[in-house]
Amino acid sequence: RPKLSGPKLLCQMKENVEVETLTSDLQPFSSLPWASQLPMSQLTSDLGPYRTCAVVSSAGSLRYSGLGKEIDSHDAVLRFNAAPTTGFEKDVGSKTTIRLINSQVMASDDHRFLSSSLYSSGALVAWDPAPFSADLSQWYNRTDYPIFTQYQRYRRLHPMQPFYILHPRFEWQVWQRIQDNMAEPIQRNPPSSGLLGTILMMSLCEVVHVYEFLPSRRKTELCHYYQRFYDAACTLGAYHPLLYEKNLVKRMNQGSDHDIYTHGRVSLPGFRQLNC
Ligand code: NCC
Repeated sequence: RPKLSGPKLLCQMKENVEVETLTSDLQPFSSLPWASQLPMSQLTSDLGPYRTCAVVSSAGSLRYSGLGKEIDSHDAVLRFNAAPTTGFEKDVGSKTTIRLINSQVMASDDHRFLSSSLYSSGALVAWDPAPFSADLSQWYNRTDYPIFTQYQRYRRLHPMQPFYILHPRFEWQVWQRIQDNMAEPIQRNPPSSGLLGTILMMSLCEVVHVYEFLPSRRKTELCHYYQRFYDAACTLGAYHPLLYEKNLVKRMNQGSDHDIYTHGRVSLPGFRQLNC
């Protein structure tokens, strides 16, 4: 299989992946009593467009990076799961426009999803590792974690905060882009939040800077910048096809290798900027 160049990869991504979210008029949700808690319109029609965006990975290598000011200078900032800003402003900034969370975070007691103020700034976007090629009803009846019960509870407590759920088709479309561009078969688990969030921002922004997804010279076995926990699998992947995701992002990067080395910074064009 021929290895696609960066511009071709970017166009393939733009043409084959669509950021889709669940809306209240979508079956089987539309016939459920809580359907009206779902947004009426798509995330991509409600948010943005933004000029510049930052995607802040949760990697340990952000610690002591001093990137906070640079990150906050973007028009929109996306963060992941339980990654805090309080106490880490110097390294990761303090602005949160969108927080992408997996269903494990919503369900586990440690993260206090329903009560912690960590989740209350910006728009929330949740996703759940849906079975490959399952339809919405199959997924609804066996989600990985109880994403829908937690969603309903959160919406009741915070009815004014924008809160979207990604359509599982999106995660598998992204997965397919990875698989189609790798020589060997990759594990049939959805991409990490990191890549999903990056593609989401490429749909909303003119320019996307991703921080410490491709590790800089600060690369460390520290898993997260906010926790004293060491595991190289956080950076290299285990469940998620993370190393393959990083390979793809490296090939799409329009910035320099020096930017990666010093800032852990990747520059990607928004899909609207591409002439495919
Ligand atoms: O660790 P996590 O991700 O929350 O990190 C967000 C994204 O940042 C990138 N990352 C993170 C750490 C690191 N050293 N290098 C990185 O490149 C990854 O792209 C990652 O996606 C997830 O993808 O949702 C994940 O969530 C955690 C966990 O569920 C949450 O942090 C809540 O505790 C997963 N960990 C476990 O299941 C134990 C992780 O595998 C993926």
